[in-house]
Order: sequence, then structure tokens, then C-alpha cells
Amino acid sequence: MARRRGDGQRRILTYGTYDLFHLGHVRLLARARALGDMLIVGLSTDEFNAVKGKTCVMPFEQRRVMLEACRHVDLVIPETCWEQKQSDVVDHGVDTFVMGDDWAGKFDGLKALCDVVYLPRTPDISTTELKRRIVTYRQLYLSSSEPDAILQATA
Ligand code: C2G
Repeated sequence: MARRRGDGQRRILTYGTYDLFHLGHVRLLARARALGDMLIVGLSTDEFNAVKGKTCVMPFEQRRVMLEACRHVDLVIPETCWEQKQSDVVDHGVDTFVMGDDWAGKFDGLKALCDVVYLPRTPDISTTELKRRIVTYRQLYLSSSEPDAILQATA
């Protein structure tokens, strides 16, 4: 498909919460970026996460700084609602919209405006899994006669 902006740059767009930045996030961003010349990430605001039924460990501003530090990411924009995707695709001249395949089919309506690609999720890692591991360590720590040894063992 011809590049939208005509400047030779193939522009990629994706969205997410990106809380407790982890390997699954990095691999999604790397593969999305590899599909073009620049990657734009719509980062869910704390208010929109409440709409999504998610409570973040890290507030928006910290998640934004982490994403902007990622070498695969060229621009971070706030995601404030479900409905902004069409205007974002048009306003930013997006060629390809990318999401992990846990969203497969959910954004096919964008196919009228750009390519839509769902990439396989990275197995065995998620923000929820990280929270679960931290809770487990906390339980071990609180029940241990030598809590500092628990921390060193998990360092
Ligand atoms: N992801 C992945 N592998 C994982 C975990 C996440 O590929 N093990 C992908 C997800 O499929 C998504 C991106 O990483 O494409 C960000 O994941 P989340 O932060 O969980 O994003 P989500 O809460 O699903 O928000 O409008 C879309 C929403 O904002 C998506």
C-alpha cells in the first residue's frame, strides 16, 4: 500500500497501557516498529484505564517516560477514549495499525483507512503475572524468619 504522507516514511500506530513495562511490551513494540519507519504509541491515560477497568501501578507520566525511552518508539500520544483511533490514523498519516492478537478482529474497522496487523502475544508474561509474582514474594517475605534473605534470593 502506498505511503500515506508521501514523505517516504511508513508510519505505524499501536495503543496500550504499558504498565510495569516488560518483555511482552518490548517485543510487540520492536515487531511493530520493524513494519515501518516510525512508531507512534497511543498510551492509555489513567482516566481511560479506569474506563477499561484497569488500575495501573505506574501513573501515566511514568509510563510515558518509560515508553519514550524505548528505542523502538518515536512518538507517544495520549489514548483518552476508544473512539480516537480513526482520527489518529488520519491525523498522523498512519499506514499500519498494530496490536497484539489478544485484540484480533477488534479493530478491523480501521482496514478502510490503513493496514491492520495483529501480532502474536509473547507467552508467559503480563502485567498481571508480574503483580502475581510480587505478591508471592511479599507473602514469602512476611512469613520468613529471615526476610532479608528472601529479598537477596529474589534480587
Ligand atoms: N502484549 C504482548 N504480549 C504480552 C503482553 C502484551 O504482545 N505478553 C501486547 C498487547 O497485545 C498490546 C500491547 O502489548 O498490543 C500493550 O499491552 P497492554 O498494555 O496490556 O495494552 P491493553 O491494556 O491491552 O490496551 O485501545 C487498545 C488498548 O489501549 C490496549
